[in-house]
Amino acid sequence: MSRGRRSNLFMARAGRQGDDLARRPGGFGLGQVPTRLAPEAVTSMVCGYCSVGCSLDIHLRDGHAVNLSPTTEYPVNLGMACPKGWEALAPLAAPDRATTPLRRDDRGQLQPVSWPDALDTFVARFRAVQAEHGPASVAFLSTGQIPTEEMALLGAVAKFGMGVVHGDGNTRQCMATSVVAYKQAFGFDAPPYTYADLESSDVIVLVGSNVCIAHPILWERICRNPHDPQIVVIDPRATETAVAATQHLALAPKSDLVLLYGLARALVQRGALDRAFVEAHTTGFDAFAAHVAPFTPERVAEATGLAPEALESLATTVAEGERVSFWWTMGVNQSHEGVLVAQAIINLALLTGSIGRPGTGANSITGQCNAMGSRLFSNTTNLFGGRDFADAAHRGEVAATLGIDDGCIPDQPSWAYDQIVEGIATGDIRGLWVVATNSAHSWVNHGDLHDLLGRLDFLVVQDLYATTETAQRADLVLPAAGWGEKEGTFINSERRIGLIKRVARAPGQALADFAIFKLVAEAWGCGELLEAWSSPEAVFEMLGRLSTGRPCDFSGVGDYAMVDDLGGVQWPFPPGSTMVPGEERRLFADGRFFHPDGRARFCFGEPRPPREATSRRYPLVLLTGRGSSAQWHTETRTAKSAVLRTLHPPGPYVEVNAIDAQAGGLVAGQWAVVSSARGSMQARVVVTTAVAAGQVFVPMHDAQVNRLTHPSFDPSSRQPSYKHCAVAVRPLEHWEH
Ligand SMILES: Nc1nc2c(c(=O)[nH]1)N[C@H]1C(S)=C(S)[C@@H](COP(=O)(O)OP(=O)(O)OC[C@H]3O[C@@H](n4cnc5c(=O)[nH]c(N)nc54)[C@H](O)[C@@H]3O)O[C@H]1N2
Ligand SMILES: Nc1nc2c(c(=O)[nH]1)N[C@H]1C(S)=C(S)[C@@H](COP(=O)(O)OP(=O)(O)OC[C@H]3O[C@@H](n4cnc5c(=O)[nH]c(N)nc54)[C@H](O)[C@@H]3O)O[C@H]1N2
Ligand code: SF4
Ligand SMILES: [Mo]
Repeated sequence: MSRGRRSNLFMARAGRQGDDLARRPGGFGLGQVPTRLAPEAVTSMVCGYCSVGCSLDIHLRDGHAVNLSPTTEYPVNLGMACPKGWEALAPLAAPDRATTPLRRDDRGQLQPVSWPDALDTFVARFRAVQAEHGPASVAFLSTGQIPTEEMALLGAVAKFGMGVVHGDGNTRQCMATSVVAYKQAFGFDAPPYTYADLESSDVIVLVGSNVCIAHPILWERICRNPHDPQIVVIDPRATETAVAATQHLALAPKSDLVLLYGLARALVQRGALDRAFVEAHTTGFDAFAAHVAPFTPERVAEATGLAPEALESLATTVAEGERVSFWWTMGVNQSHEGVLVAQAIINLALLTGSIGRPGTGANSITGQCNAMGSRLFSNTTNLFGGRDFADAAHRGEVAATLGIDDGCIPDQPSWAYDQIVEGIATGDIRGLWVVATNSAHSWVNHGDLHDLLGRLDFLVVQDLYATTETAQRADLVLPAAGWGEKEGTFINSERRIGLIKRVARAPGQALADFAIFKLVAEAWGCGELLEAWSSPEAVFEMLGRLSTGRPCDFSGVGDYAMVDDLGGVQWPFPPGSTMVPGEERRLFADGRFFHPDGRARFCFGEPRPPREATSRRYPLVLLTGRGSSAQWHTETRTAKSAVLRTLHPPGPYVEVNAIDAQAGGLVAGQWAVVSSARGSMQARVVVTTAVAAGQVFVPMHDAQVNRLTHPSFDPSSRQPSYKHCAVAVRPLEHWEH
């Protein structure tokens, strides 16, 4: 149908309010009152915070959630949950929930409007932008925190219906590096492991990963390991995880590549290789061995600041391990050369044959509850199912499965997040739709972004709260239902598809994102194109069909009931697959990778210095990251729980080593100013040995921290390097004078 025509369906409903729209018979399966669940019952669903994907038993009264406890039978968390999981219901009842659409009036105030008015404004303003500046001048930024079905629908509405070309997710800030590293090395974005590997390894190497804080239940799984494992933590800071490890390599920030190449060289020299595996299943080993030859222990010691014995001991541990697993998170991904570092880790697993067997693997731990769903099905930089927009055959497959004209599908991938931001600066992007991410807090060097948001012709923010830093900048706020108020699936770090269910009523006129996307489609006039996308479960089944024949094939999973019955399903799960509940599944047991020749590739390159060096003016390196297990990102949700607020120090604070504190006249508990070439923030001084001299740490949870960070990016993944910039820390009184 023509993109310009308004569907009759929408016209017929235009007078109704959100509640009615969602509740109508044959609607989107999103009625406000849970209908599938018995009124007094317990039902289980996965947590909506991190990618561990724990299952929580939700206790219902009169069909509504009143309490929760961790599910004992679920293979992920085995009856455990972290504080965020225990408090997962609290943010839903927050007083600042957005309960109606809000539109900015002539005096610049956000005022409540009806859904039909909001949708009219959405369509009229974005169409006007596109009419003047072309279809690609409207972009979207989405997330790894809404169900796969919703992400896929957004990607379809925007790209197939509205003619949008550019959309990216907050997963760019998080997982883009792992995606590129895996694709190049394995031929597909495929984390190979299952969590049981944490319990069967005898050596666990964690690189740039603070699991105690960021993935607490994975740490619990490590603690259950009966093999008395060696736990190696590679992190510049003495994190909660590092102090509990058996070896901590406190390397200089961003010296990982040299260290890991030095380790590879040491293993090659000792002959600690699995030659049979390398020869049968990989390509490029000889070139890699030649590449790492110059990374001598002396060079490693100089670059990392570690004693030569530390490398020696690490090499011995890895060489002697029978089941060695390598794990990484943001200390690797958020780097100017993150893809090479991730691949250096993958290379270690390949050369020691540590992959495809229990207790092994080159294992990227994801971050958000549905980062994996976003990586495969958000339709942003990849076409559905990890396909390529530029590949005509791929476009044809998707068009045939969806029953749409392949002319609707853009023939180029989206710009990445930083390119969309740059596009605002150049005037190429004039309209922006932000869904479930708080860019004005979380984006790197966001002082610039704040200016740029003001330059947009039209900004729509779709969130649970109208109070986020980004929603406060919006021209139109669309009130969204959250986790617990809608249904869908998430995919966790070990590729396990888990269900979320509707156990609470969304406040006021807030609607599930799925319903909002459907209403937008109808209002835009592309509703018919997406008619088959009738409910989250219908979309789940369609995505299963879209995954057919891909490495992530889950077309053998019939429906939501099957996901529930099996306790989550790990892909791949093609038709005919069977699984007994609790079965663990890992990739590459047969040594076959996803490149056409079936082999994994050694990928490598030259280390480079971080983009911003310290100077006399800014003599310290700023590291940022997670502050506590009770805080989630920009804290729009976790700050709403009175319990969680008691579990971390009140912010903002900056951790400083005693040497730097003394040199700089910084006193514990006093206020200081942390400044970089881009901006400054005030923070209380915490003097600690957890950070080394020359480095400071500020948690990412305070909105000011990204005024400081440096906008440098990995060249192939375009992921921001949040964990390295040059700063000064001065007592507040000195600063003021
Ligand atoms: N409580 C809580 N849990 C979370 C989240 C949250 O906000 N709060 N967020 C979730 C998300 S989306 C993500 S992505 C994950 C993140 O999980 P993690 O990556 O584990 O968390 P971070 O604290 O960002 O960074 C990990 C470590 O990288 C180290 N690091 C910094 N620079 C370097 C370096 O050059 N080399 C090495 N080797 N290490 C370095 C930091 O010191 C830090 O300890 O957590 C998830 N879980
Ligand atoms: N300095 C620094 N900055 C960082 C990082 C770092 O380590 N250091 N880490 C980066 C990483 S790894 C990440 S993942 C990002 C995270 O950055 P963001 O994604 O910006 O952080 P969140 O606070 O999770 O924002 C999610 C938003 O979605 C809303 N929301 C939650 N559920 C729903 C829903 O179902 N529907 C809708 N419509 N909205 C919903 C929440 O209220 C919130 O406003 O931050 C990045 N920024
Ligand atoms: S570890 Fe992650 S998934 Fe598990 S309860 Fe905590 S936040 Fe939720
Ligand atoms: Mo993340």
